Amino acid sequence: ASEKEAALSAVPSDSPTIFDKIINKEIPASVVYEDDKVLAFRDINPQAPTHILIIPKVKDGLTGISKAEEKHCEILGRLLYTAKLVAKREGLETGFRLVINDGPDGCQSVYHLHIHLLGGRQMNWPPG
Ligand code: DGP
Repeated sequence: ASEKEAALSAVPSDSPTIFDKIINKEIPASVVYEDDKVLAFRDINPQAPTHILIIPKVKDGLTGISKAEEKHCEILGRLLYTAKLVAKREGLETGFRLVINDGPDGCQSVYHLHIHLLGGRQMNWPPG
């Protein structure tokens, strides 16, 4: 299925997702950064030469950015800062893009908050 089809058939919920299996090392992923709170790994369906997902290890209700509460401000900041660290590590010196898809209209398919880091090619605007 295309990413859009996957997103439109995804059921928004707070149940565990495939990302929990990646966090718990139950399924393999190409991890590029890990600390006690954040994990970053390569997207299985890359949309750019560099396409990395940055996620919180503990979901804490953050199925998506639309569910953010004030208590999440620290982890949200850490995710963004990690995106910058990983972009630097990937050598994306001429730029990159961060994306958060939310809900069906935003083409979200995995209900565990994640930031897409895309780089290594010229991006276009507006996005599709
Ligand atoms: P979104 O559409 O924003 O919810 O993005 C979810 C992304 O997750 C999508 O780009 C594909 C990626 N993805 C889904 N399943 C897996 C997986 O098992 N492993 C990896 N590495 N990425 C996955």
